[in-house]
Amino acid sequence: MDPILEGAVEVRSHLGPDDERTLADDVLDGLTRPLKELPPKHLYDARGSELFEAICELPEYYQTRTERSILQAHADDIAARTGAVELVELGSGSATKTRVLLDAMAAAGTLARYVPVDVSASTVHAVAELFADEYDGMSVYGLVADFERHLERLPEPIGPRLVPFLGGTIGNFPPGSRRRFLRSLGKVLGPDGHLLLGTDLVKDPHVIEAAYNDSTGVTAQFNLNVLHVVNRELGANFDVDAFEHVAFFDREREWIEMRLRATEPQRVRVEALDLEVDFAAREEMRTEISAKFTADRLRGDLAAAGMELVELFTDPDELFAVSLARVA
Ligand code: SAH
Ligand code: AVI
Repeated sequence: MDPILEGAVEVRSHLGPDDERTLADDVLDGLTRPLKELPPKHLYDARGSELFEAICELPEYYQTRTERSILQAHADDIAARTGAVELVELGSGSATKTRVLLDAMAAAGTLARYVPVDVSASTVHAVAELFADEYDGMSVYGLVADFERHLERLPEPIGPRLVPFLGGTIGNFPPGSRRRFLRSLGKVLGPDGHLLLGTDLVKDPHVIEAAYNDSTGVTAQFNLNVLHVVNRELGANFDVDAFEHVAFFDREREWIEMRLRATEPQRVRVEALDLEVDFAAREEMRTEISAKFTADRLRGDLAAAGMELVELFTDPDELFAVSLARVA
């Protein structure tokens, strides 16, 4: 099917047996380090994606509603300034906020194509079907892919492109790889494209910590879900009940760390790797960092990646920022 045929919907998957390999490599690498670690992308199987959606509705998780309000205030301006005809959304998830942008582009009469990109197959399929139904005449080309490895598999631009990378997901990269990743986006944007980057801002640590330690325990379930993923995909025998959720704001690095703490000493076997790993009592394994930004850090990261900030949009309380940027 021609991916730019009006109203067409197509989803391609670039994740296959190789990607179990990525999980296997990440688990081998991460569980044999002095501070054990698993990369956050493995949190998002179908259940992990549902749990993340539930997080977005939590009163403590101010990020989603604040980012949505910023988009609502500025979407028309963004559509007019970029002249974008297509949205290529990285880590699209359930794409609830994306509607605000698609509506603005539809109203401007430019909307031609939506390209959601996510490792979570269930969300890409759901969003592709839903949006193809909702937006008359817009084609959808979904990609089940790893944005760290598969950017060259994106389709060629069909005109000025807007690349939303929302939700603060850029904060899940450590600083060095964050800048490398932003640089790699330059090629995706092309000469007349724009990046729309959502970032959480540095603020009172208590507010940030509450967002990752919600009172209903949904974030804890989300964090623990990675153990279910490793058990299922790699035949491991993590006792999920013997780990607890930990999240704290590292004031020096200005990022949240999510960890899983072993409540008792234990040995875990990972069948697919023929690996046995010991956890001491109270030993912690890092499962996510989530960096918080200042305007200066944003400008610095973008400049180091060969990009320039066109406009930084924020909310009245300066909780969250949405940056419009382009290749310098
Ligand atoms: N953009 C949405 C979802 C944010 S959650 C929002 O703002 O609410 C982060 C999303 O990025 C998840 O859907 C997850 O599956 C996806 N993701 C994480 N790492 C990824 C990777 N390496 N490649 C592609 N998608 C990834
Ligand atoms: C997607 N990502 C930016 C979320 C965040 O806030 O770092 C994931 C998340 N982790 C715990 N709660 C939400």
